[in-house]
Amino acid sequence: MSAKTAGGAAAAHPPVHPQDHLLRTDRLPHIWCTGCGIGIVFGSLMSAVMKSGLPLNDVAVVSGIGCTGRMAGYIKLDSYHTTHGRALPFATGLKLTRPQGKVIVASGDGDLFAIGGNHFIHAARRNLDLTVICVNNLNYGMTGGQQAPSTPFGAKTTTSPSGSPDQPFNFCALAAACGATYVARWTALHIRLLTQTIGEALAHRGFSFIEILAPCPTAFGRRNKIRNPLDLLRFYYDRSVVKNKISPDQAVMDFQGNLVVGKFVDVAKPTWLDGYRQVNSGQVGEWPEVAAEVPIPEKHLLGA
Ligand SMILES: Cc1ncc(C[n+]2csc(CCOP(=O)(O)OP(=O)(O)O)c2C)c(N)n1
Ligand code: SF4
Ligand SMILES: [Mg+2]
Repeated sequence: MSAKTAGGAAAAHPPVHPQDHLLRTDRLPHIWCTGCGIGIVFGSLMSAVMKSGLPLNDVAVVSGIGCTGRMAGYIKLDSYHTTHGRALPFATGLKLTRPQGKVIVASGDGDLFAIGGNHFIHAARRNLDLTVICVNNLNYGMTGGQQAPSTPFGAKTTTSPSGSPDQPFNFCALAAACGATYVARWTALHIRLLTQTIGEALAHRGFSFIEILAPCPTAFGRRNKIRNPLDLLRFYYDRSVVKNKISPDQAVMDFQGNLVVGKFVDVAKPTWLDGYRQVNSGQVGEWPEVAAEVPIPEKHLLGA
């Protein structure tokens, strides 16, 4: 069907969006609700990939299961929509098989930090050369809004109808403590900074982690008295305070007060592949020689 111009005449070609070549348009319409923040993050990711100048054949996107995980299904790159919580082990295998490629993991707070939490801490500890983009919508959106490790204290979810009694993780502090070498947090309204940050993370050698606070009006907002999607977006944005370079454990998210955002960590350290190459080239030196019989100090003996 031919598109019409504003004046009503048929145009020769339908208008093409500049990001269309990165979209699997045959999968549209997408599943995301009106006002959901995931689409904004998705657009930002596509912009950053386009601006990065990376050869598109060398870029892969891996996700787990969840509303956020659908990004891998919509992006027209090598993309893998894996099982729940297993995006990082899958991405690890992909990276080690094709070290020259850029591997991006895009997934939700539940996928990366609940069922996938153990994989996250070890991927960060190894400083694997991966870029991890986490859409934090404070709950399990896809399955109807259960409490997640990100759910703020007192927030209502289907599994905490009176309010969550748990203290949530600070994902940025966790990532940095485990060994991530690039760590940042923005809200879905900090679009330019987010796109710039994703670009930096793609250029970074090592484990880069970006958390994006994004609204889930359907499952989270309406249970917490912010039904209007724009109000929820505005709530996050208005409360955010940019504090670049502070220690991530000081980057607190206080939903009654301020939400600290910014770029917190950007350091250079050997990646897992650097270490692998080092041990396999015999450059690590020998272990110190140990005497055949080392007496155990008395204080370490049971019953001492
Ligand atoms: C092994 C397994 N357990 C549970 C589920 C059900 N499940 C699907 S998505 C999801 C949570 C998704 O939450 P999150 O990662 O925060 O993504 P969101 O939908 O909020 O973007 C769960 C529990 C599943 N698909 N597989
Ligand atoms: S349920 Fe929430 S996270 Fe999922 S698409 Fe709807 S608004 Fe977005
Ligand atoms: Mg979620």
